[in-house]
Amino acid sequence: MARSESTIENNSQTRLGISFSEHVADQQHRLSPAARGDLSSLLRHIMLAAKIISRETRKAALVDILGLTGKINVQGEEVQKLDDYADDVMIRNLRYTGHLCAMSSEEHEDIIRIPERYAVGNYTLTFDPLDGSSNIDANVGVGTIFSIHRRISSGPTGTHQDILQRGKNQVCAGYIIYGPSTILVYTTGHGVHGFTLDPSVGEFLLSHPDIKTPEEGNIYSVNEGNYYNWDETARQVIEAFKSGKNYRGKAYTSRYVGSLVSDFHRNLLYGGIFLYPADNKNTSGKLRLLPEANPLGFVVENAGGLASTGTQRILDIEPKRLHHRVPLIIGSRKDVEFVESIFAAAKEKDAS
Ligand code: P6P
Repeated sequence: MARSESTIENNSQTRLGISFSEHVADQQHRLSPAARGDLSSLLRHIMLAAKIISRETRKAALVDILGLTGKINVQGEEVQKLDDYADDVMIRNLRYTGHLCAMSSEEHEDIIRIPERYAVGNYTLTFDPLDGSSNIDANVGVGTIFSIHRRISSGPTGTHQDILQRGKNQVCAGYIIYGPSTILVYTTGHGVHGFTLDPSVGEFLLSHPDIKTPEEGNIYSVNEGNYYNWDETARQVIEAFKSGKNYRGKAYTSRYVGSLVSDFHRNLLYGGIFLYPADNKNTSGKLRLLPEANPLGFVVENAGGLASTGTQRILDIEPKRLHHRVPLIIGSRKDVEFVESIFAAAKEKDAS
């Protein structure tokens, strides 16, 4: 019996095993039929870079690519050899595509310009090449996080203005997690979709179609070692999840890997909340707005969750500089709303 077009179309978006390339092409055809395919091509180049980083991460212990480079990055953090490697792979695989006007990497102080020998395109790419890299030597899951905006300047090359855009203006965002499996999760604003790398064919195949994060979680993820560096409100928030004195009337389980992509991905699938509040060491928060909070905020909102500083929606924040840091509270919608209600009550009390 001939299947109706709609049946074929529906299957193409949710059919397990469809390749990432086919999924992206199908989304482009269905949602932007007039598009030239630049974004689809850009995503395929990111996918190739992810495969290369995955290969190196998997065998890191067998080759001299573990450990430290001896360098300190712009964040003041020790640079792992795999950090450098992943950063280089992203830049080399994306700069020649003709789709980008500029890039920004967590590992670089300034924006990364497109060399004159390559064409300049209509998008920007911001990325954290290997988040959680301090855990690499212990074989803990790490990840690449990426964020894509449309160019807004009109000169010969991209500018800071093109990079310093609000998260709500992203056209695409996602991450690759290098764990027991290598999984690529992305959204263009039309659902959140996960693909698992099948090393036997070298393809990312659809394994998590249309991810929706549970409205309520049972997990809270925070570095409790910072407890005595938090203000009273942050302590009150964590106490509420530990004690059960929260909107659900039950204590949450604590899960904290210390690798943002791993903690985020687990909470996205299971439900839960990740918190990195500001503290007296990181008075603006530790995590970065552009390569971390914005892309994960775009993903979580498209999966039905929320991303906040506690008092402001992450995606509304006007970036002030490339390495703008923010407090990050991200995950299940009702969990984040509960935390925001505590911050709002504290603000009201201070104002009275
Ligand atoms: P802490 C890793 O260095 C990272 O940037 C994130 O991946 C992770 O969530 C966070 O820092 C962990 O920070 O202070 O708990 O070690």
